[in-house]
Amino acid sequence: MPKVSVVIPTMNEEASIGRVLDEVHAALAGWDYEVVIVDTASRDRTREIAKARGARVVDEPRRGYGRAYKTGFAAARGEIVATLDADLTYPADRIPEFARLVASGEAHFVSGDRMSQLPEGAMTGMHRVGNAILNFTFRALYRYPIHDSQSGMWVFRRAILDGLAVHSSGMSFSEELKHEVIRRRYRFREVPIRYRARVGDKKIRSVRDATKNEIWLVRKRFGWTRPEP
Ligand SMILES: Nc1nc2c(ncn2[C@@H]2O[C@H](COP(=O)(O)OP(=O)(O)OP(=O)(O)O)[C@@H](O)[C@H]2O)c(=O)[nH]1
Ligand SMILES: [Mg+2]
Repeated sequence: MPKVSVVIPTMNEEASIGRVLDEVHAALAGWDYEVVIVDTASRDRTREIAKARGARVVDEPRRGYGRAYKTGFAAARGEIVATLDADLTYPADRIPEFARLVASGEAHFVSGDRMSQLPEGAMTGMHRVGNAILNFTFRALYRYPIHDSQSGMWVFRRAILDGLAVHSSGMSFSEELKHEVIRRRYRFREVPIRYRARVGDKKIRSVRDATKNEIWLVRKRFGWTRPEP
């Protein structure tokens, strides 16, 4: 199996990062893999905990979820990249299954779909509504029957990044990345996952970020975006 780089952005996630890394190590035992943590100025023990669990910690002082991934992807050495939040919401035990889909060539990009099997209580009512609106907009503007445009669990072949123009460095990075993959006609697969309630404080500002993501979908549709630093 090709090497897998697990890239995880963090900002003050000491309550969960240790358990996330334990799950990653358990899932990938026997694989050739590395864990890259992209940290933005954590003031808690996130970095120490990550280092103690064998992760490589890359500093990215500039704020932004997408910014962290751009930096993390550039630092990743694996042929396959896997991503997760540091908040224990995504099932790390599904990474091997997704990586096999990519390694076999069945998919170039696998995205975990939280919405098709969403457990009661895993997501607030407000986030459910926000996701529904964003998914509706994505489907309407891009004519693609996506289930979860905002999912942050991806496993993909790193080489496809070279051909993608993902301009956003903020929370819109997630929807834009998926749109770019689909637009360039790479094999995109959504696979249902069981999402869990977050551990620790959220970093998004729900209404503000959802509104920005909605606007970004429209701007992207008409080519009104520029690469963000
Ligand atoms: N390095 C870095 N990481 C970030 C930044 N913003 C968010 N993150 C991390 O990115 C991941 C996603 O952020 P979350 O706060 O979980 O956002 P979310 O999943 O949309 O919201 P929840 O549903 O509340 O979890 C987490 O691991 C955060 O620690 C940032 O500016 N820099
Ligand atoms: Mg999260």
